[in-house]
Amino acid sequence: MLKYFRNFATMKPPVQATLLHDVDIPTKKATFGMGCFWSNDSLFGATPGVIRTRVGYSGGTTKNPHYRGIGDHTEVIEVDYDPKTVTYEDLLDMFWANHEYGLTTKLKRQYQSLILYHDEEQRQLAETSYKDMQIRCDGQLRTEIAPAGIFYAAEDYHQKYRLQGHKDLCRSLGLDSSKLQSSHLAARLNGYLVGVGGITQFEKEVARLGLTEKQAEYVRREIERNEGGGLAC
Ligand code: MHO
Repeated sequence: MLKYFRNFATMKPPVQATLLHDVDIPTKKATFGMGCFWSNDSLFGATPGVIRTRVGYSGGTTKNPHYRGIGDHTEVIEVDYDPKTVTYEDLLDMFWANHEYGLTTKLKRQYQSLILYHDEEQRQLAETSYKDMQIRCDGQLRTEIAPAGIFYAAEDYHQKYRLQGHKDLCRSLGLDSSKLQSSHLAARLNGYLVGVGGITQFEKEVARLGLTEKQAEYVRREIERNEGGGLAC
């Protein structure tokens, strides 16, 4: 008993690494409509080079859209990415490969396949990839390409939707509403928890993300449960 007590008394407090909520490097924006925005948020959030994500409504004309009154807008994902690590072409490849309801199906405006470009370079890359894809889809592609306009952030409960299902973890991360759209760590975990990115990638960056061993273990268990599974809404 005494032995334990002594050890305890001399034990150093565990080193608590800083949770990597803020990453302050130059980024570019990309905006895509690919169906329900929950799964796109997870998909891009766990992609290396993606720094922050947020979901919202854009591409339309009606003022102040919201989930129950989306007007003529589309559910979109907005990504802040580090162009030194991931290119716009990489993101376009992901865009084409991950539509929730397909590329050629007629859908309501809410789920329109949509690329909203932010500069001339993005416009050109989007149009080139569109032409290739249009050939592959026998001219049936329904994707639209337009300049990015006003982005209306979706309600808090839609941001990092998958992560928010893990209430205790969110609490332990100090994830309040101010961080839902800005936290790098939240973007990452929102993907990892549903199996995006996978265990090998997670292990490579777990120290960088600053998770405690307990938090990391929790995430590992969820990755193991979900890796390789679909991303259906
Ligand atoms: N399939 C989902 C879509 C939600 S998404 C935010 C649902 O049944 O509500 O549009």
